[in-house]
This record gives sequence, structure tokens and C-alpha cells, in this order.
Amino acid sequence: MERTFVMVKPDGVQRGLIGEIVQRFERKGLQLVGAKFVQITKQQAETHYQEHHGKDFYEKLVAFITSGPVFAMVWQGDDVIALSRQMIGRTSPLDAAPGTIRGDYAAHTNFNLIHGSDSPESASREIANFFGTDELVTYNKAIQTWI
Ligand code: RTP
Ligand code: MG
Repeated sequence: MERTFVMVKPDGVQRGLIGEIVQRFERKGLQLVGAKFVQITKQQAETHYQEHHGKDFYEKLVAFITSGPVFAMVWQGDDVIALSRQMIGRTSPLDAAPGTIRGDYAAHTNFNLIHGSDSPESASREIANFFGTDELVTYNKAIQTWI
């Protein structure tokens, strides 16, 4: 069972898409184990996007992600990292397929609504950057246990 870090970015919050995005993850059958609505610090943003440090879009990216509150979540499930990336869609709106979150709602690479971890290593780092272990809830989900 894997965990991944998913975040509705400031544009998704501003556009009122938190509920729509949470609903897609719930209906997919994934398990929510943590959530918080926060204004992230510059330091947190720099840790989150450390792999992009030095790229030409880095400064704008950090400014954007700290420009307003985000809705941060941890979701759990089998292959949840790859599954979430599939549901989120590709980075650019020209590549994001219809039916994905970005494909359905995003029109610009810099305002693409949502983040999802891209590997188990990123997921661990990103979860630790936003959540304490006491903020993640362990519980049985009926769908996994009725048989
Ligand atoms: P994210 O990390 O936000 O979930 O997005 P991602 O994996 O699909 O894309 P990534 O390559 O990690 O890039 C992080 C964010 O930086 C912006 N970006 N701009 N060439 C550009 O101008 C450019 N490339 C990436 C995007 O907003 C992307 O989500
Ligand atoms: Mg990324």
C-alpha cells in the first residue's frame, strides 16, 4: 500500500475546485489519510520544489505556490502515486487528456490546479514537508475489508 502527497494549488482554491478534486479521488476509491488547508511558507515551497531549483521558471513557481492558500492531502492505495498522476493529467494543458483533472479544468502550464508526487521518494519527502506523523490517520476502509 502506497501513500502520495496531493495538493490543490492556489488557482484551484481560487476557482472553487477543492470539492470537485476531492470528490474525484474519493470516487476513485482511494483512501484519505490526511488533509489541511494552509498558506505555505517560502521555505516549505522551496523544499517542495527543490528539484526545480535553478530552472528558469523556479522563482515564478515558488511565488505562485505561496500566493494563496492550498489544500494539502495524503491519499493511500495500491499504486496510488501512478494512479494519481494519471488522474491529474500531464503538466501542459495541450498534453493533458480530457477526463483528467488538468485536461478538464486547466488551460495554462503555470496554473494547472493540482500537484501529485511523482515517485515514492518524492512522496515521502513531500508528505514530511507538510504533515507530522500524528496528523496522518490510520483506519480500516470498508471497501478493502468486507470480504
Ligand atoms: P507538479 O509538480 O506541480 O505536480 O507538476 P508536474 O509534476 O506535472 O510538473 P513538474 O515538471 O514537476 O513542474 C512543476 C510545475 O512547474 C511548472 N512548470 N513550468 N516550462 C515551464 O514553464 C514549466 N515547466 C513546469 C508547472 O506549473 C508544473 O506544474
Ligand atoms: Mg512535479
